[in-house]
Amino acid sequence: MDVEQLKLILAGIEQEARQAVQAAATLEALRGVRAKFLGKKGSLGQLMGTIRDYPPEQRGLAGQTLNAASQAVTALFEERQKQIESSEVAADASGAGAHDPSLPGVRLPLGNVHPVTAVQWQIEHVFQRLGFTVEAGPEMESDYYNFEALNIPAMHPARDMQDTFWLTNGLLLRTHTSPVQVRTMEKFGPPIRCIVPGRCFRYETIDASHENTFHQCEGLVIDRNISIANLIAVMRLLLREVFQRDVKVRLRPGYFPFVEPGFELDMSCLICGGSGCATCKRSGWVEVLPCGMVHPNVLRYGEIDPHEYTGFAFGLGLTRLAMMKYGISDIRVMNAGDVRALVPPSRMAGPTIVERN
Ligand code: FA5
Repeated sequence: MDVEQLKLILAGIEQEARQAVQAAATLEALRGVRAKFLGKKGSLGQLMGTIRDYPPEQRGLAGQTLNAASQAVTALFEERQKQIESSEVAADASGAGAHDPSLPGVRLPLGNVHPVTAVQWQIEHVFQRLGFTVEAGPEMESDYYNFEALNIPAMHPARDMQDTFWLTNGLLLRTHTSPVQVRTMEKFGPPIRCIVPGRCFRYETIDASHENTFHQCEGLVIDRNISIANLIAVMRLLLREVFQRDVKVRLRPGYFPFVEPGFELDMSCLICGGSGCATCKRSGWVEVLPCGMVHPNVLRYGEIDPHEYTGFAFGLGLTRLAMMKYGISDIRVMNAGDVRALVPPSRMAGPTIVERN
């Protein structure tokens, strides 16, 4: 073959290479095409091997012609490589690109949290900072812990204050978190500083502020020289931390057989701003925080000497508190399973965003 024939062949190869290069969509495909044309066994590579067969006077020209064709084809590859690389970078940046397993993993955002859980975590955080432990007790409870050890013997009229689901096995669904008071006294003895968040059940007629399944958070402090001043200080701190501002509250006498004296701490309804609505039963106030000084009889049930120790307890209405915090006017939303009621992490207060197993 003379140099003129070589030129014709090279023009054909270049044309073929141009089409193949354009058709290559990925760097890997482009590498394959490159080997087909420029590799040792590729079409241009093989022609390079024929230079020595040309007569000496044509060899130089043949070499220059082949080199020029090889450079032109190489330029085609380089240009296409740049195009593919920049489109892959753009695709990566938009998240739609090919997966690169060598990149660090992407941290997925936390899922949304139930309003009661969000407030519960926040309260746990506040109390753990104050040195309280977080305790738990059974939801299926005995008459003894739910009533008797709380100074509510059989036939006591105070049993009617909490309509009870009795079970056929003689146990009951706990009507409040207070049974964990005596359980904790038995378990640890004094001094005690604990909270008990948990689910409670009452055989109630359901309305905007009453559910048959709801959450409370018990609090119990027992030590020497505990007074009502300690109780009020802790209640104040709790509400300020949950709402991140002072909220309007009122303290009034309240009767619970397991505390003496007992109080009802109500907060101004944040749904209507205190003017009256279905959530607060038109009163402008929501009962959230009954509390009081632990009755000496309850301390005795817990095998604690009431002459040496005193204590306070509270039974925070966790579900109602969550309603106030997140502006939920109807308690039925809480158990309805509607994902729109869940709290995105961005709406939770700072320290409550903790990952749980
Ligand atoms: C009790 O359950 C007492 N164990 C609280 C207590 C503990 C008092 C320690 C003194 C010392 P009460 O029945 O009021 O109290 O319920 C406490 C709170 O739970 C109420 O203020 C209310 O916020 C909430 N609660 C009660 N019943 C329901 C219900 N059916 N639905 C939603 N929340 C309720």
